[in-house]
Amino acid sequence: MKRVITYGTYDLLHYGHINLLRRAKEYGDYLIVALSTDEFNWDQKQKKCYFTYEERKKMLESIRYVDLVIPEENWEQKKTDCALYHVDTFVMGDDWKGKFDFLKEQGVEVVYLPRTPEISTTQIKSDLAERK
Ligand code: C2G
Repeated sequence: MKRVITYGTYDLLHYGHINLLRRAKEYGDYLIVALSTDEFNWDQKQKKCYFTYEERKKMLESIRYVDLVIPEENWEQKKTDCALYHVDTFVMGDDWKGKFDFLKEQGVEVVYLPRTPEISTTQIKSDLAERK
């Protein structure tokens, strides 16, 4: 069984997220999503999520490509996650290109996929704000 992992906030779930998850799953048989906790988002990414971690987790678990959702609590856990879950392939959108190549040193294939253009959670929020 080939195991794939990816990380993210996945707030206001949209088709760009789904495109990423669909393509990530194509690299294996089992896809783990390490979902940024509310604390990690706020402390480390200055992101205030619209949906809580539990709500975002439920939504991700309902996606056919996703097999397991675990919490992302810090930047450092990727190495131990990949070892703990026997991960073969690490996948991220290419806005992160090069940032996680260190995982190759522990035998993990690292893949950066093109982002889906024209859609982002930030864009959704600003579009909705303009409509008021
Ligand atoms: N994404 C995409 N296309 C978009 C928007 C997002 O392919 N239009 C991808 C991102 O590249 C990422 C995933 O969807 O791989 C989740 O995006 P975010 O929730 O914005 O994740 P991010 O805040 O980048 O967190 O440790 C890594 C971080 O947790 C990544």
